[in-house]
Order: sequence, then structure tokens, then C-alpha cells
Amino acid sequence: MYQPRPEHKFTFGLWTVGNIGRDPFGEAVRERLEPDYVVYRLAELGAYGVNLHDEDLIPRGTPPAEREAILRRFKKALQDTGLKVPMVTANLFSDPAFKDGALTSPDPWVRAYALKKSLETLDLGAELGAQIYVVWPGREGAEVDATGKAPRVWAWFREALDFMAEYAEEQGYNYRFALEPKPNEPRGDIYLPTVGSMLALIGTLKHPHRFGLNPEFAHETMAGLNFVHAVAQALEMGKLFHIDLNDQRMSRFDQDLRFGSENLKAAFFLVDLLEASGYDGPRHFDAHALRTEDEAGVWAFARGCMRTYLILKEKAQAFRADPEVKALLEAYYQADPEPLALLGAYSREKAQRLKQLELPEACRSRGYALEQLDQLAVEHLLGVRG
Ligand SMILES: [Mn+2]
Repeated sequence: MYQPRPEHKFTFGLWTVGNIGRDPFGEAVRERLEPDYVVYRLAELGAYGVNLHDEDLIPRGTPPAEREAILRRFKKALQDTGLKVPMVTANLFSDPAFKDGALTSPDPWVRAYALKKSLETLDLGAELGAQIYVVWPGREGAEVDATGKAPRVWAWFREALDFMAEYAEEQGYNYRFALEPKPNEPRGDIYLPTVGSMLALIGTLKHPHRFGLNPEFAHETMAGLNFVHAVAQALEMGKLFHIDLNDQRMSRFDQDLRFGSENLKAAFFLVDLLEASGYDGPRHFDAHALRTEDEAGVWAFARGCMRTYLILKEKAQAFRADPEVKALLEAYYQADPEPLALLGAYSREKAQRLKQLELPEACRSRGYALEQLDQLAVEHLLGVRG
């Protein structure tokens, strides 16, 4: 029961299970795990794939011969286990050069270097079979607005994205680009803080069909927003290219907690939404074990993420199949054909009839039975129904 299998498409980043527990106040508490070792362990746990930043696999400054040896070992582990690398992303945040932005640094040397690093990561990912390229503009932000940079960054960021897309096209790579918003951290404010701001940017790119979203539970929650709504909008627009699952308390630093460990109800409705949507991309856990944990705790964390997802999937199915829930929803959406005939696409005739409309008084006194519906969801979650 609740045993993860590759067809569930669960993925982890090398940086997630490989997180060494460093925080702004404390040193590392765990040893770095070798990438090939992570692959074997994730495969044992039933994961589908492993994702990476360029530097998770090949640390900056690795000599070419060593680079080849690392790649050989990593590819052998992938071959031995059947694990996939569905997504790659460039680390545009660790290098001190990126302290005032990477693709939006005021220094064109830095912008060019960030772009070069992105192209090299596209090459690396293509070599590993990746088809999703995430762009997380974590350093593309500011603490100081006196520079007047804010109105300029959009053009720089847009040009860089267009450049990457055209490079990928010319190389014959089969990438979809997934943009990941976050409100703050590491910068005081990040320029593209929410799913809504990213969706708006995509419409201004040269090749918008190649770009979509990689929304993250923790990031929208940090902004005080409803992650389920954000994902629903991305889905409806055909823009959910990837998803970062984890958990988070509101108004805190980026906690990257085990999936479902804090906002169980939001996680429940998220799984409900994703599973019903036909989304068939990876279910990626961008989270890490608590700093209190040793390596055993890391694998318990990884198992927990996947197990909770599968339990919530079962609960969501039971909730949707519950006859009381179905009856409440039927009544909720019950619709008189008369007003429906006045809605939809504009016509002069409809507009004239709308002006004659008298709202039935029952629309003011009607109850929507949401207390009953929500209580049923809570009872499914608490395990006393279904
Ligand atoms: Mn993330």
C-alpha cells in the first residue's frame, strides 16, 4: 500500500535529498552525497527521476577529465536503475558574481556569464535526456531601489529567455522552459514574485509556447497566496510544465518542508486538482530533510513525501466518489437554463435582454452548503469516511 513506483512520476533534486543542512546561522550537519549514490537510493525508494542544477553534478571549477569521470559514473547509475533526468536548471545564485543578479545583473559581463552558464546547462541536460528546463530567478531581485533598475530588468530577463529558447531550437533540443516565481529569499524582493507575474511575462516573450510555469507550494505560501488557485490558473492556461511540491508555514523563511507536513488540507486539494487535471509531468519534491536529521532521516523524508502524496490521492478519490459529496456538488452547480442563455459570448440581443433581467430573490437567500461540503473533506482527511 502506498508504495511509490516509477509510473507515479515522483522526482527529487540532487540538491534536495543531497541537502547538507547548512542555514544562515549554522554549518553543514550532513556529508555531501555522491550523485550516483543518490540515484541508486532514489531508485530503491521507487522514484521516477532525479533533477539537478549544473553544479549539483559538476561543481564549479571541476577539471575536464574529472567532469567526464563524474558524468560516466552518473550515467551508469541512471542506466543501472532506469531513473530519468526529466529536468535540469542552471545554478544562477551561488557564485559571488551573481550577488546583484545573474541574468539581470547591472554588469553585462555577469549577464553574459549567466547566459553562457545557461547554454551549457541546456547542453548538459540534453546529454542526460532532460526535456524540462527550469529558470528560477532567485538573485534577480533587489534590496535597494535607488538604482532605478526595476523598470530595466524585464527587458534583460526577456532577452535572456528568448536567447535560450532560440539556442535550444537551433540545437534541436526538445525543451519546455518552466519559470519558477518566488517572492523573496535570497533577495529582499525578487522581481517575479508570483505565478501571476510569471504568467504575465510569458505573454511578452518571442516564443511563448515554449514557456510555462514551475510553481512551488512554499513560494506562493510565503507570499500568503493560495497555491491551489495558482496551479489551477497555470493548468487552465496550459502552462503547468513542472511543479515543485513541498510545504511551508506562511510568513516564514523558505522552509522547504516535507510534502503535506504543514498544510494538509491544501496538499489534499492540490493532489485532488493535479490528479483530476490530466497533468502528466513529474511530481517533483523540492524540499529537504530537517537540519536535525542524519542520512536515515533524509530517506525517511523522501519516502514520506511520496507516501503522503499517494495517501492523499486515495483520499481525494474517495472524497470525489462519496455520494453525499456528489449530491452537494450537484446542488451547488445546479443551473437554471434561463440565465445561462444570457451569458457567454457577446451579442447585442443578449445585452438588451440582460438590461431587463430581474434577479430572483432566492439568489439572495440561498445557502451554498459549503459548511457541509468542507466538513466532509475534513472527515475524509481525518480518516473517518471512505
Ligand atoms: Mn523550487
